[in-house]
Amino acid sequence: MKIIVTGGAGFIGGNYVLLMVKKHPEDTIICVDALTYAGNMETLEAVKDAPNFKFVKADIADREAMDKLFAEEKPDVVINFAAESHVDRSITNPELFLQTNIIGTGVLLDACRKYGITRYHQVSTDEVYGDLPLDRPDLFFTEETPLHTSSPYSASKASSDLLVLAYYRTYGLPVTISRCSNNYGPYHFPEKLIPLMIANALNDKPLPVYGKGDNVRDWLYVEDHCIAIDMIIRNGKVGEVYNIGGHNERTNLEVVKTIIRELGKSEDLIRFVEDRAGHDRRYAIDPTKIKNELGWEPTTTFDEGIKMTIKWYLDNKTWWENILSGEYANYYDKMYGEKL
Ligand code: NAD
Ligand code: TDX
Repeated sequence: MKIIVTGGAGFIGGNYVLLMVKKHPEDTIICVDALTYAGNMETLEAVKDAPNFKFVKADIADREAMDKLFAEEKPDVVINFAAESHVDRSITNPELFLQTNIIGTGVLLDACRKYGITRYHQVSTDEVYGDLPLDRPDLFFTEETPLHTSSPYSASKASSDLLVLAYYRTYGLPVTISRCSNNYGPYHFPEKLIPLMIANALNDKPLPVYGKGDNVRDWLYVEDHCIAIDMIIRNGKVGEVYNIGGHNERTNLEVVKTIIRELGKSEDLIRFVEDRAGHDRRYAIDPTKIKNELGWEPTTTFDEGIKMTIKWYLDNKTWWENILSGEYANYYDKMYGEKL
């Protein structure tokens, strides 16, 4: 199969490319990425010369560029990871999220219709379901949970999901959608909770915890997410949504304290700062459908995964130190400067 992977120079798309170029040498992966602040060619270093890999720098919202690409490559499968993905940035600058996440998805869907594909897969998120109360641990998101978004980011992701489902119903485009919980692992951009805490703790810098740190996230090791997507594009049923998650719920404060403990640092580094606007309280996925229909189960526990992740950040300092010393330093000052 010829597979277009958009957003393959980012965190999850990058992990997907690195895994699948090796796992499926019979397939060709064409990575399409605009290389925004979140895209990084260093992530793809290990596969850049592989015979079954190709990189194309392009914006998924650029209709002409996508038309040309699809006309030349005639892909069988498209997996859309490309997105603006950080909730805090969506609060400061919503427009970019509408452009990439909604318009970009629409442009890809039109190209798929025009040139014909066997599968379009949309990488979505559990955030489209909104949040769950902290005092109801019995509640989980299923595929039937109504969409009820909180941030411009999650609203843009829910909009793109609706477009994907509309192209299935109206045009019969063979689509699937996955909605995954919070990922963590190698190559995670240091603006997100886990890598930010690891990098700051290693540099003995304050650890900014929003509100009381009692918000709950359901963490999944990134490779487990990638394996689930691989199963869905091969065996998932067209027109269906699959939730992905491994029942690994932790409060943010628990996660931060685990990182501090693993690195042998002091909890005095923790700073409780002003809360995120509209902050979702709890995410928790019910993964029964993907387990029963496709036999997917996570293979990495949080305790193993967080150790592997911390080790990766210790072993790959240049990857994230290059980011910290670039444009990201301005973002960090603007975002946290007055709070800390
Ligand atoms: P990321 O921000 O690390 O990477 C996004 C990638 O998309 C980058 O390489 C960036 O350059 C590229 N990109 C951005 N705009 C583009 C455009 N207009 N055209 C082409 N490329 C563009 O994001 P991530 O954390 O790897 O998330 C990947 C996908 O998974 C997103 O769709 C996100 O909504 C979804 N998701 C993420 C998580 C998570 O915990 N990180 C959980 C569930 C779902
Ligand atoms: O400095 C911080 N302090 C803090 O307390 C940051 C950056 C985050 N937080 C909190 C906010 C959240 O409750 O930690 C939690 C996790 O925050 P993020 O890493 O920003 O992730 P989240 O907002 O949960 O969204 C993530 O999971 C779903 C991804 O970024 C999304 O792309 C994905 O869809």
